[in-house]
Amino acid sequence: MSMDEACYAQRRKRLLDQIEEGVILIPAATHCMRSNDTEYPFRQNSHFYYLCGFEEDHALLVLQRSKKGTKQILFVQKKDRTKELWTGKRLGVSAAKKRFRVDAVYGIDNVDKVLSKRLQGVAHLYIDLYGNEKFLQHIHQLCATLHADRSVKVSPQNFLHVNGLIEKMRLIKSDAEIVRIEQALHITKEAHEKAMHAAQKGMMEYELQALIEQVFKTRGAKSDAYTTIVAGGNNANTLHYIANDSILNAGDLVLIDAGCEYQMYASDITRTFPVSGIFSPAQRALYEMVLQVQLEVINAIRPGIKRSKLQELCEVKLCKGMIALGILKGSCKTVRKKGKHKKYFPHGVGHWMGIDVHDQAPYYDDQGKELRLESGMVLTVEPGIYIDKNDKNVPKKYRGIGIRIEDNILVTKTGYRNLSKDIAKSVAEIEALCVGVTPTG
Ligand SMILES: [Mn+2]
Repeated sequence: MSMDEACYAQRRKRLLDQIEEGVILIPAATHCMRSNDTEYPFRQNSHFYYLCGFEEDHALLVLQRSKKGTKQILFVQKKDRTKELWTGKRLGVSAAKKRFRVDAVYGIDNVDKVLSKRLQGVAHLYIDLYGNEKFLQHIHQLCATLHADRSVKVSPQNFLHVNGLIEKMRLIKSDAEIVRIEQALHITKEAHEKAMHAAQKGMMEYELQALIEQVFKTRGAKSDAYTTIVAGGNNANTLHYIANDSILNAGDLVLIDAGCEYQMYASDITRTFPVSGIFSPAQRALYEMVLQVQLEVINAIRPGIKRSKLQELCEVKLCKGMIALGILKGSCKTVRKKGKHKKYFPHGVGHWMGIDVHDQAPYYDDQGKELRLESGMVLTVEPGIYIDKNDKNVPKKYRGIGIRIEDNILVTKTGYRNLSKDIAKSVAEIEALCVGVTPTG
């Protein structure tokens, strides 16, 4: 199954099936200014993309359910030769009518006129209440005008947050979505392994970043899925280090957290490897410990298990590992009770991933009950250990080491599939890839 028009139409129908009556509004993303009159690269709104696969800006999807049935309307930019000369080709209204399986397509410049009519008689409006403030305000204004009009008997008074309905759908990936994630991972694998191979002392972190992003772009990924982290030595202890402007020192590890976005689907991979190509005994001991924990957590993944169970398993195993290595003292039970391990592992075991690198679905249902993993969900598993260079409570040999190992896991009917299992991860695989010395002559 591919992601064709029938697939998007099916998603819209499934969304409409979740509401009894009302209008759903899903706008395309808007441009963000970078400086004066130049913009950041445009990235489509994830929900909008999920529901129609359309990549243009200035568009709006309107889905309605009433007693009379359902109606799907798409607003797009009209063809405009002058504007297209500056900003690129547009699909236009008539081509959009042919492409999208909706009931009607209008030019976005008619949106207020059409919506003002369409929203008469509609009490419930489903909209993103917490994002795109400008759009929300605009719709508020439009509804206020309808409300003030005494000839309009019913107008929207009940604003409901629509995102949860779509997030729930997005949580379970189709086979076609998994293929996209695998394609993203295929590129991401090449990027990570190229960086491993190229890294050597004296290089700057941003040089590895450039190599990684060069692979992304030359392999057809338009963008990274998030800002690449290349953190040499102690920099790895800053969880979201993105300065990437330090020199790589011999004997240090380098942590790279990077993943491309391929056709709107993310990948999210972290690998940690030695700049000089060979782990020191202390680095290796820590690395093997984190890797063992990661493998055990991944192995626990199956339908029915809760994310909090994976978090607990991860923390217990890391605690035991840290005690065994002399990083923490006392029993695992007391360490966990006092939360002492959180100093060295302060983040979560992983997160949902899909069109967004952090897919937005909550970990709880509407009643506040924690979700259980289901076949089709994709999550990351990313245990780590972060020991600051000035931490006097830890044996000296471990100070200044930060390690994270992250893979992307699909929950299957019987267990899991590690979608990123081919990316070098064991000490032997990494050391085989890393050259680590400056070639001479
Ligand atoms: Mn992640």
